[in-house]
Amino acid sequence: MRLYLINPSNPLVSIVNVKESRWNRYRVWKPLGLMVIAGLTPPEWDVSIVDENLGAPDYASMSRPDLVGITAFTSQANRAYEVATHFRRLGVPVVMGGIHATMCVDEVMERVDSVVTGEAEGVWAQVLEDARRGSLKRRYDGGLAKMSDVPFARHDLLPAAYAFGAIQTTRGCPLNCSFCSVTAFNGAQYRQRPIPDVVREFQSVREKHVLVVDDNLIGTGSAHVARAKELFRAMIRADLRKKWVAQATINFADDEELLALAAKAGCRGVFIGFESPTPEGLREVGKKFNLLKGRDFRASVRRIRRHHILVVGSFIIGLDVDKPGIGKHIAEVASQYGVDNLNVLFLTPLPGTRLWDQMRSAGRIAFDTYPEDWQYYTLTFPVARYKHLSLDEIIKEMISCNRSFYSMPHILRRACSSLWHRRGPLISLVANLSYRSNIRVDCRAYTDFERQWHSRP
Ligand code: B12
Ligand code: SF4
Repeated sequence: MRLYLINPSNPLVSIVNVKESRWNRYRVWKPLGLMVIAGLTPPEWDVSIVDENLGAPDYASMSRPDLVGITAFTSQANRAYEVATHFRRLGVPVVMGGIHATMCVDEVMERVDSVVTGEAEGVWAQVLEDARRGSLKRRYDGGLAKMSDVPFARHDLLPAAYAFGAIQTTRGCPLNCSFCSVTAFNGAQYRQRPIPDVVREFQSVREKHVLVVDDNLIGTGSAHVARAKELFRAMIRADLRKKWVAQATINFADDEELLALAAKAGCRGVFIGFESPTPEGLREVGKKFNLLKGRDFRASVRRIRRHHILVVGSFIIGLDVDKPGIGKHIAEVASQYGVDNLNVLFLTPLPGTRLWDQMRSAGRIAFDTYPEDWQYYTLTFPVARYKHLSLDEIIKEMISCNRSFYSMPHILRRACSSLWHRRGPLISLVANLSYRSNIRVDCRAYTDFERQWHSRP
């Protein structure tokens, strides 16, 4: 039995030909969900993973599979449906799972043979058995998996074209921020994989650099932090020799021992959601954690960087409290905090989130011709109606934010500071220049997007 697991490309996110340039390796990330599904698949199935972000293959020239499994973020949904149509025309059954299939079940069910919602660990064996017997059900509900049931991902199935490997150690988040799908999808309970499983899987990752995909590697409570420390100690003992980056909440900075252990275990960068420069903005998105009394973001970032861990700060533009001038304000605040890189995204109502419910019921979603408009749900396009900013204005704010934070004088100042403190000056410089070069690409994409919007009836 032959199984293809496919990660569709999103045509609006640059499709990258890894062979064209060495740097393109830093723009594609491994589709870990499919590697996990492959890990759940018994050996009688011959499994291949196709990542279209490495270049879409000519499916017609490939052997006919017995089953196709497709994953998709919302932004990839349209391409997912094209791929599904191709295989269904050949009479090959298509199963779709992942975040979009879970949040938009009805839409997906119309376009594929079978939908798997939630985490697949508990149902995938049944799906395969039913497919083998030719009796696939229309829908399987995976719910939330037991973390000891998470298999080792099949790191061997993808080519050595990626700069970063990927691994997951926890799932779920109790914070339930209004714009984020994680609590709705992976649950409010913070669930951790057994530490020996994580360490052994880490050993099977080929790449020297690894993305730890957890939404919050250290969690929110003292028991979570204690577990993170245990994990880091085990990683140090195993002498993994990996350098890794992760996502965490700002409480990462509150514990010197945690920071020291993380750095010793190989942590080189952390992605932190600051979300808004104002307490009103934080209250609006429900990120109460960033509002805790006495929090000094600048001091927190400095403590993390002291351990030679780079900080990428993420902010959102387009909150109801955001007014003209917000772009410059975010750039200034991010510079004050001292982050190495700034990543700003448009407030986007992703299906299944609280924000989606609010905006949908208030008629505030501008790009709502589905499924076509899903292609714009990359958080890099303003798809909603924002309270104080028109579509053209919010795009101007985004450009002014990036132009200010990534101006040459600011980049050089950050590079000099990294050099002075001997904190990866080259990585910092390259990352900053890469963000800066993206501004031009983004501006071209905005022009097309605005044209699209203004030509709509
Ligand atoms: C790592 C990550 C990335 C990485 C890597 C992505 C990749 N190639 O996989 C990068 C940084 C590139 C990325 C980019 C983006 N991301 Co992202 N990302 C994540 C993150 C943190 C973890 C995903 C992961 O690897 N999980 C681990 C695996 C094991 O879980 P899984 O993929 O969910 O798979 C399980 C189930 O879903 C299911 N399943 C999945 N696929 C399939 C397929 C079949 C056939 C079956 C049966 C089951 C199944 O079974 C698996 C095992 O249980 C999630 C948050 C989250 N918790 O999901 C956000 C998340 C998926 N990203 C999100 C978004 C919005 C994006 C971006 C659009 C925007 C951005 N700038 O962040 C871009 C997308 C670019 C594009 N291609 O269009 C949203 C998606 C929401 C949505 N409705 O689409 C999430 C949920 C975060 C959020 N804040 O809401 N992302
Ligand atoms: S944004 Fe981060 S902290 Fe908020 S719910 Fe999502 S994963 Fe949790």
